[in-house]
Order: sequence, then C-alpha cells, then structure tokens
Amino acid sequence: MIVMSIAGADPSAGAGIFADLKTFQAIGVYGTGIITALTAQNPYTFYSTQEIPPEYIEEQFDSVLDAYEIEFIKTGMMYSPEIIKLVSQKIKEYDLKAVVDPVMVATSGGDLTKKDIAEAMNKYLLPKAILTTPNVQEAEKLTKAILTTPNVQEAEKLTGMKIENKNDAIKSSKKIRCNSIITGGHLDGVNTININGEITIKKQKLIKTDNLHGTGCNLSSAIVAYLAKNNDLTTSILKSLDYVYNGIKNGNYGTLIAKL
Ligand code: PXL
Repeated sequence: MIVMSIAGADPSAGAGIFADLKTFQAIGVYGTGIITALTAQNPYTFYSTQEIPPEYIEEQFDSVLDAYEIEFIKTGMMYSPEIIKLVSQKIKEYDLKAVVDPVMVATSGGDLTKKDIAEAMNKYLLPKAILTTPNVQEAEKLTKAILTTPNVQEAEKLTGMKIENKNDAIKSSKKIRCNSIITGGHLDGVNTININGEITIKKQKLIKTDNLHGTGCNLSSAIVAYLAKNNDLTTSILKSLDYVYNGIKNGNYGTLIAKL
C-alpha cells in the first residue's frame, strides 16, 4: 500500500509533509511525498516560504508515479493557484483519489498561500476530490469562494456566511463541492461529516493544550492511510479523528516536542 502527500515542508516537522510521512508510517502504509514549498518555521514563529516552481513539482510527481502504483493521496499546502491547477491536472492524469486539506494559514499565523487560493480550490481541486477537511475558518473561506461561481443570484444571497454553530457547519458543508469533514477544533469539538449529503456529527472533548501544531495535516494523512487499508470513507474519518485525539492527548505534536 503506497500513498502520497503533496504538501509543504515544515522543518520543525510537526506539520506539513514530514508530519504526513510520520503518520503514514504510524498507521502502516508506505508514504511518498511531493514538496510544493519550503517553509522556515517552528511551532511559535513563521519566518518565510520558498515556492517550488510548478515544473519541478510536476517532475517530482512523474518520477514517483512512473515507479509506483498509487490510489490515494492527500494535498496540503498548495501555495499558489498555478500549483493547484497543476495538481488537479495530475489527479486526473493518474486517476488519483484525493483528500484535500485546504490549508491556508499556519497555526503560528504565517500565510501558507497566496490570496486567491480558495477560489482556485473550488474551481480546480475540490470537484476532483473525494474528501476535504477544512477547519471552521477554512470552511468559511471555501464557502465564500463558492459564492464567486457563475450563479450570481445565489452568490449574492449567500455572501459572508459565518459558521457559529452546528447548523451553520451543516449548511456550509452542503455548499462545499465535495464530501467534507469540517473539523471541530473551533466549534466545541463538533466535527461535521458530510458524505454524499449524509451528515454524521462526531463530538470530541476539547483538550486544553498548546500542542496543536500540525493536527490538520495529521488528520488528512491518517484518513488517506486508513483508506489505503481498505476502510470506507466514514470509517477512515472516524478512526482518524481518534488517532489525532490520542496524538494530542499524548503530546505527539510539534509544540510539545519543541518545548522539551
Ligand atoms: O497545518 C497546516 C500546515 C500545512 N502545511 C505546512 C504547515 C502548516 C501549518 O503550520 O506549516 C507546511
């Protein structure tokens, strides 16, 4: 079972592609990684980003997929609309099943993307994804970006939808262009799963900790790993929520490790 992460590199390795590879390994699948951008950061401070040219991302892609048969992938930090466009073409070319983590802002506050990223995700990437895993702020942005689609009347009506409670999250999930889990870290631990229009709510206790750097990355890579091990989508999501919850509880993420 070989899976792939297409994401940015966080050298402190609590988030990004290094974290994804650790999660793949922990769940027992072989992980490969395509790097879209380098960052200089630790869990407290975000310094800067270096974009990888799209042609070089394509070369990485082809080199791995020439050698390995891969079905499930995740995408993380995409940085620019050009990269999103390229990745969505590659998903089509290689018939890949993608879980899209619509990464926009680092836990430490750094910008992980250029400005018009939500629009590009809605236009190119989400229609090709099997699942997206936004947190509440990311879902708000995606929902807003959906309003920019050609149906002007609809877009005007729905402008600025906020997610403040479970019902908002359910409503938002119905606007997102593929199956989704809107994660509950900013919503009292209420995770809203929408698979083919069917809603499942999984509530988790919020753990009081400053140890959350990379939880989103680890969630989406865990889902890919469980899918590769033949679990269905809902089961993969539920198992991954437990995996990340235990990771937070046991201090497996960047912030705590960096403090040791
Ligand atoms: O969790 C979002 C994320 C994704 N990718 C990279 C990151 C982060 C958050 O810090 O650094 C590279």
